[in-house]
Amino acid sequence: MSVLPVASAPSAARFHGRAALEDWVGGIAALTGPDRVVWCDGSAAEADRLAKAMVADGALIRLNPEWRPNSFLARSDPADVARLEDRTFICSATAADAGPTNNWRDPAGMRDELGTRFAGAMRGRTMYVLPFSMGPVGGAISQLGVQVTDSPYVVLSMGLMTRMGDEALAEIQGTTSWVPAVHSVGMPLIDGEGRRIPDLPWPSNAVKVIAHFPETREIWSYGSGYGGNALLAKKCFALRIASVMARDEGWLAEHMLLIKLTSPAGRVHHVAAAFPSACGKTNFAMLQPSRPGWRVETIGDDIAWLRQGADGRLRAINPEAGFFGVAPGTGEATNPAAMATMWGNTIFTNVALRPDGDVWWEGMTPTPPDGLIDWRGEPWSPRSGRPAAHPNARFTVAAEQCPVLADDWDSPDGVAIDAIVFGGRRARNVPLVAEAADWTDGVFMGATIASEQTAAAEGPVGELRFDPFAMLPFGGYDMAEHWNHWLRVGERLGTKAPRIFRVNWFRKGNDGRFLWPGYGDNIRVLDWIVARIEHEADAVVSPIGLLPYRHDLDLAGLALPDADVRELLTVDAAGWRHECDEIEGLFARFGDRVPRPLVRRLQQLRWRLGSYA
Ligand code: GTP
Ligand code: SPV
Ligand code: MN
Repeated sequence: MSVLPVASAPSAARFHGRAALEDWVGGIAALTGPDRVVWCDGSAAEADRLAKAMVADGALIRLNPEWRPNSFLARSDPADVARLEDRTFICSATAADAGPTNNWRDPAGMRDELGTRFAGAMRGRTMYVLPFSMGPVGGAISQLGVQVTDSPYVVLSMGLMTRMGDEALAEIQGTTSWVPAVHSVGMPLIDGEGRRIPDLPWPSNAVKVIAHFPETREIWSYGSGYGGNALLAKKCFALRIASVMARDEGWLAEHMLLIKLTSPAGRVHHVAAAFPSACGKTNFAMLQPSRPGWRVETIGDDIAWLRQGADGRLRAINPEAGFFGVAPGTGEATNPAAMATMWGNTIFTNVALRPDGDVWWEGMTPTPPDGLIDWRGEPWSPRSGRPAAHPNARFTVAAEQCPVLADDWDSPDGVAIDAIVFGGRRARNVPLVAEAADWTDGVFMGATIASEQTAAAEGPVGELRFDPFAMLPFGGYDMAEHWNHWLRVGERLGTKAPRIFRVNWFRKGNDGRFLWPGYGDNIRVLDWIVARIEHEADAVVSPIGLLPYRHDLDLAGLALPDADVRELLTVDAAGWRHECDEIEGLFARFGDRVPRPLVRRLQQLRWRLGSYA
């Protein structure tokens, strides 16, 4: 069988069962030409062998085991440090299927390009085969995938981030379907004349292509070894491909954290929250409440798959098994649970190295230790005028090490969701918290998330852009269709639908400082959300949603100036009229595919703002 992605063949016929898998692996090996093919079993011994070999080759630095046992530092190529949105492609049958916010490529053209790029791409290297399960193996909401890669760094990372190895492989039999994902760093170790070329610590081709074929559910990634470009189970499968599966099958694949929240009265709620990249999902997922009696326990920090359960409620799983978290800004003061999680068995990428063999990054401690080596391997001091860690430096660690992991985090049927929260980085306009009047209003809130750009993707940091459902870089099909899909899911859930809220931890005063203390104090907002769910708090009706009465917000001990609290809860009518113009511009990009209820909702918003002081 041809191994190149097929644009139109029904996926049903191709990627089912074990024989098809062996065929496919053989085909990829024939195309890419590795020295050997290794099927990974996912064992600790296998990871240990690989890590030792990488340390010997200079591809990983072993950290001082006194401080950080079984942990490693990887330094990437400086040209390979984040997701590359303009090199990420959705190759659906038509450009309209991909929608105006995705880079569309004709599937046949992309197939040709990939055929050329991948031919011989693994010569001189080992090709690893990684069977993995997204979600608990055999779970009702779970899915299987197989990635092949020529990067041992990716093998180690996938071992931490997914349930990878023999258990997942054993599930692939009969007619079980699996998602194929092909990855190469695009740097063969044998040249055109058959001569061996020395390897680099972080091989990566200057040309990068991250391609998705939604119809056949295939992923092909070339040239990058970093994060979402290379750990194909994560954004490529669990969001871009899964969002298409979800559309076709009536569920949701979203860029959301998941938590279990216990109130001082012992009541338990589950919350799913969507924020754009590097906007605080990991912090929220491991939030250490500043108020007594509250408990937040982690289920997931990046991706949620949600599906209506037999009881009619929306149930969610974290399809991942590890965290790939932003290091800078993570410290004892902001996220002690994350710090505890990475006590050992952790891969750090692009952080700084201390002279005693431990790691450091901006925000880990208030002052940098002496004698640091920066993420590029150069001596660094505070006078260097550049950060010691790359702003998108990350830690990779198994979820099981999180001290506040919820007991139901890997429940095969998922957890029932009580509230959905949308957020973003907004210096202006968006209040601390608002509740949607109904599901449609909530979908409007999700569709119109805007956020200041972060270092998680290459691009202008700080610039405000729309990021609908925090899925702009991760949708496998037209965003407007995604909004329609959300409306349909809401109709099916009916009265059992979770309540929807919008939050903003990032509002700034005119002097540029954050108005809200954030982090552990965000529990005060969750407190109000629970009070709303439990019918224990009234709300102020405003044009942009239901706002808290000040007396319902627990602000004890914060010493927030009155003016700040007012600003955090105000609706600036002029600012929102401008926002309406921007939203109209967003909707215009999608033409008549924007759901009518959302268009009407925008009209209502304008009308209500018109008479709002
Ligand atoms: P991805 O992994 O890229 O999807 O992102 P994430 O949303 O998990 O990012 P993460 O939680 O690592 O975001 C970290 C950034 O958010 C850091 O810059 C933090 O300082 C900032 N942050 C998190 N919570 C808060 C908060 O409550 N207030 C403020 N001001 N900043 C916060
Ligand atoms: C994000 O950018 O949202 C991430 C990191 O979670 S990556 O996996 O690299 O996409
Ligand atoms: Mn993310």
